[in-house]
Amino acid sequence: MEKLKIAIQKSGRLSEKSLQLLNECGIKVSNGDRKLRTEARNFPMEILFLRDDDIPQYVENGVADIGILGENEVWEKEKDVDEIEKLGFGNCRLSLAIPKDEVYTNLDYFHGKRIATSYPKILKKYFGVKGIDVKIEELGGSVEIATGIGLADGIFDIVSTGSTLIMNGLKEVEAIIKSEAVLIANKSLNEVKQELLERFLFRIRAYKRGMG
Ligand code: PRT
Ligand code: ZN
Repeated sequence: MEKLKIAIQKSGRLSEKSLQLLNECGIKVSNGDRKLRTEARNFPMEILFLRDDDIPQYVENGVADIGILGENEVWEKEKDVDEIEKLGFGNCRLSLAIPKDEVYTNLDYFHGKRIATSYPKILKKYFGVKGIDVKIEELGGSVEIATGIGLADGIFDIVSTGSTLIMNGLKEVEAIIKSEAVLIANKSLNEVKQELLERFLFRIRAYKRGMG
């Protein structure tokens, strides 16, 4: 029988919540030793555990049919996938921050500045639309230390409580965009998979109504 293949984060901030969502939808997943893949016991679904960065690509090329990840990653990767449903967890924002003692006026402050980020595409698009010239320094992680070590004048990163910024002597000056976990899907699912996705979505929506 055909199965719906879902990609979720292997280990990270969205892993537990993604498994919990499946569970709340009545889909039983044993994730004992977190293998690369496992099968649900009572729903035709196969679960692939991946790095969130790789999920858009796997869903685009059909290795996975659907996936759960932060919208921020979906936007940054610019893959050709459908965004199906917001899931109500993993909420955060993407913000610009600068050293706390700097005087901030408005967005023009950033003209000619170096900004460190793991989200270069989103940032480039944003400043492009605003017509402000910035130099983007792409980093894989630990973006919040970039100003302290003299690599950049400011950072563009994920913020949730804001305590990471404070700990690194930074202040949030612009909250650019909000993000949360979403369900994405491959654009050319066959009829059987489409129908399985509908069943899954129906359960997700029922669960979300229950939460609200
Ligand atoms: O290994 P893998 O590549 O799969 O994981 P990852 O390290 O890339 O991602 P992970 O697990 O850190 O985050 C997964 C997703 O969770 C992100 O893509 C966001 O959509 C979402 N999310 C929600 C967050 C946060 N909140 C968050 N606070 N992702 C990261 N953070 C980090 C942020 O980068 C910063 O370092 O937490 C710090 C800020 O938190 P506060 O509370 O101090 O402001
Ligand atoms: Zn990642």
